[in-house]
Amino acid sequence: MTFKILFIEPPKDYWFLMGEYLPPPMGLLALAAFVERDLEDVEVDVIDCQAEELGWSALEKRIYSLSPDVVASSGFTCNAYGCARTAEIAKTVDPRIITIVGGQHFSFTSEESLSSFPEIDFVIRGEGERTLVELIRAVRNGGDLTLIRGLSFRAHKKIVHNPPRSLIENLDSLPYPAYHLVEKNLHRYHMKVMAGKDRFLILEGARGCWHRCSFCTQWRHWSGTWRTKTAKRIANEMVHLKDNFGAGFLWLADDNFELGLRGEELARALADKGFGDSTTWFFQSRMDDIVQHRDVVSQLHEVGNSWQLLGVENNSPEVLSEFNKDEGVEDAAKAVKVLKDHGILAQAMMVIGSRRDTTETIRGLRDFSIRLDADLTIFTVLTPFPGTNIHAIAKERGWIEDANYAHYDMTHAIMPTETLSRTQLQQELLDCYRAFYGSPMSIVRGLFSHNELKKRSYRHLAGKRVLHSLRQLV
Ligand code: B12
Ligand code: SF4
Repeated sequence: MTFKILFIEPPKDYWFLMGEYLPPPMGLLALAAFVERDLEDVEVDVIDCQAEELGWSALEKRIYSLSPDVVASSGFTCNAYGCARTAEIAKTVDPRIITIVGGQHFSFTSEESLSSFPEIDFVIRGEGERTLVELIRAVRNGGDLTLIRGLSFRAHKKIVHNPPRSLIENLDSLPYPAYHLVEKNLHRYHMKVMAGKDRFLILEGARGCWHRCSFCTQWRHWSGTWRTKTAKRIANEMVHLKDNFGAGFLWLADDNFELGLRGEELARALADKGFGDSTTWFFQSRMDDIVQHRDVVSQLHEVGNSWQLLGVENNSPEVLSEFNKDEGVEDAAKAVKVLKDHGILAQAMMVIGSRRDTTETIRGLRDFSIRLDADLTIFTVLTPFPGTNIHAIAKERGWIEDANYAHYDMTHAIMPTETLSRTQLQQELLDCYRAFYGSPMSIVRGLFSHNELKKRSYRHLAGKRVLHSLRQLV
């Protein structure tokens, strides 16, 4: 009999700072493609509750009607309860359904998650593809679970954590994400706030990072290494998403782009394919990289790169060193200028809420942001995601005052600082947005900007809804 694997993107809250958007469930599509390719006699399906507008009871009915053998889902820390609830619903439909979760949050909380959520059968830690395939083979054929690296599970009322799995060496060997499994939803994926009606799809070009920022889960999740697909493969994948799935706006979702290592080659590969006329794309970058490789920035712009997100984080050298950021702010102004000179939307990411933050230091960051004059600035609150160094320190020292993971979205204040309560910090966050987006001058410059992306996103960020949501958090 065919074995049915159902990947579920559970209902989630939207990140209100990003406005209206609907992203495809890229991580699950990567896994689904691998399973389809490497397992025989399996039927693979994906339910995207956001795109299909399914609530919990509708999801239950869908699981019932599809009658899967396995339900697999994924979520960040702020969506962890949604994944657990998905598993719970699957077990309600049929207790024989095998429930599997994975991703950054569950990888770092496997012990805690398996003890708190009896409805979750298996946690797959770290890179998911090969562990998932081995697990499914083992449950079908009665294989020995203790031999599957990267797996955590319950056995004889104990929680067992098998040793970690080594990483896939050649990322080019991965199949293209299984966008064909969400074909009926494709017309719904969008990032209205930036790209209007253009179809918004996501792809990954690399995994991991070799920096070691103390607030970030990424580097540890990928064992401190950085692996990339070749420029040729990334370019082919971008063209594939454009030609076969109608991508108009693409996120190359790597955390660390490494302009110097592959930017030029990627620009050349995309130029050879005439990419960039009808599809634009964006990525996250480091300031030092931009400053050192401004010529590459220009080449990438010519093949459609329209927006870069810069991890500036803070203006204080002490805070940056506490974040182990491994980069100063001296490059910030230069990097913003390089991007703006090319007509690329420069978005600065800032973090408030480090232990030493006071009203004065946050005011200093606000003033710095205004002087820096990036096209957009997103302020977030330092969040102790499980798996980060900050989380380990905060837990040990008792700083974490809010243990509700649903709030770990970088806008809720989870910890106080030495001098500011959580409520005061929340107010400071609101004041950051007011200061950056609220002055008549900045509104006029935003709404009448020559940069179409800036104009659109400014309407959202300077609008009442964002401030209202931030005020509600206070
Ligand atoms: C795209 C993206 C988004 C999209 C979501 C798209 C989607 N539907 O998936 C949007 C824009 C909505 C988003 C929002 C947010 N995001 Co985000 N996002 C990313 C990003 C850049 C790429 C994710 C991705 O597709 N990666 C590629 C896939 C292949 O990797 P993967 O998901 O890790 O999956 C692999 C393994 O982890 C594992 N795995 C994962 N899931 C599962 C499930 C099973 C069953 C199995 C077996 C294995 C498995 O196998 C996969 C293949 O090996 C990541 C950073 C990154 N580069 O990963 C951040 C990241 C996931 N986001 C993060 C955060 C914090 C957020 C926000 C809270 C705030 C913010 N600043 O963006 C909001 C939350 C909004 C919400 N309420 O959901 C953090 C998560 C930290 C954490 N521990 O929670 C990350 C890691 C960024 C970072 N550097 O810190 N994000
Ligand atoms: S924040 Fe960015 S640069 Fe720092 S470790 Fe994470 S992915 Fe790397």
